[in-house]
Amino acid sequence: MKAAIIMGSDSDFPILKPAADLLKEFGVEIDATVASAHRTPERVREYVLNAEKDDVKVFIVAAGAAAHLAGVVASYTTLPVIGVPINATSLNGLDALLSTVQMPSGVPVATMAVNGAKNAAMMAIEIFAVSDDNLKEKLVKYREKMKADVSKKAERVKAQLE
Ligand code: RP5
Repeated sequence: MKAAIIMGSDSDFPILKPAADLLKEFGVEIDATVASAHRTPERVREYVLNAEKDDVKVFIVAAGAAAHLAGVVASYTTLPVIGVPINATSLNGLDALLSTVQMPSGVPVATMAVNGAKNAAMMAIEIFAVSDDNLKEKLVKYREKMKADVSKKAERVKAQLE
């Protein structure tokens, strides 16, 4: 079981790197590539069709500007597609957000926040965890750690006001 990460350009990579790291931390196998819906549509098609044969179960797809990449990937597969709109232009990601989220009925892209790559990884992990108890246990522990971290933050804030 693999998660495939597709980005429109290598300039998107710094945003995607933490997502790749998080997937690895959870022990999820990944494959990553660069392919553009507009510059290399054939490469996108080929990658998606081969990925399905290569044990990919979820796609994380990131692009900026007129971000049609996630939608195009979704058009070639019935596997879940998680979209990450990237802030890459003077419109601060709003262009990519709308291009990614406004899919026609019947071909969904589960769209994250602008630059929300880490949540894309979390969503992929949650999808895998539906049929993987070990992963589910790791997710529960991750949430518990987040909870403990919030308590520590609250204590730190309180201490600064004393
Ligand atoms: C999009 O255009 C890419 O996903 C990237 O966010 C943006 C800029 O790409 P480059 O010009 O840096 O290759 O297609």
